[in-house]
Amino acid sequence: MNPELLQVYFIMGSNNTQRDPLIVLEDALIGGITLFQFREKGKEALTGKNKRNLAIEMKRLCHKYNVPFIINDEVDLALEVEADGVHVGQDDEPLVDLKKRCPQDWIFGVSATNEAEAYQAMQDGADYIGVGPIYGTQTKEDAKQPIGEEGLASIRSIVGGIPVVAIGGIKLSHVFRLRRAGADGVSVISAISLAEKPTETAELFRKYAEFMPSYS
Ligand code: 3NM
Repeated sequence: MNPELLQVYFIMGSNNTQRDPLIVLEDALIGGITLFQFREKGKEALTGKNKRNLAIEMKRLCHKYNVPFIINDEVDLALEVEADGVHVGQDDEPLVDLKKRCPQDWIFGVSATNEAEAYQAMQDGADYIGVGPIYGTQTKEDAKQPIGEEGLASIRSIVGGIPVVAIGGIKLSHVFRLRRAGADGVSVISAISLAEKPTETAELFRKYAEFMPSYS
């Protein structure tokens, strides 16, 4: 995949904002996010038809702005709504298996916290690796211990040129350091979903990302 798609990778579910998630998403799209992931998990997460309808509306919005629409974990939902890819964690269906039942041109992302997981994701054919948590995060209840910028740099040194996106507790002020440590981009939930002005925040993330050439 083009690593520039990872420059500003926004992730959100309906419970990551107090506002209408579709309004927050469109604000972020106007601001210039480069990739979006629908992650409907945790307390008060939508289920069934409500979840599917939100996914369909989010995909429609993403495509209006030419931004790929990825779904977290739920491969069946991703197939049903014809998403552009899936992102899976270490406890989800192995990538080699799920690749057999998904369109070949999808974007496949895998989470990794350490070198071994990242290396395996690369071997399994991931298009990109989500590395984290880099910093402490309030957003994911079962987040592991933060690995820091050193952890990111170490993983980068193992995986060579595969696109890598950093995740976990990331704010605007971290972007340069993370790029220097080997990230092609940053994945954020709260920095944009809880921002007072998501459009302006996303715009700044994009500007900062474009200031430095892509790593991969
Ligand atoms: N995955 P925020 S950390 C969804 O480490 C997610 O794999 C993580 O939210 C991982 O940007 C995380 O608000 C939460 O910290 C990111």
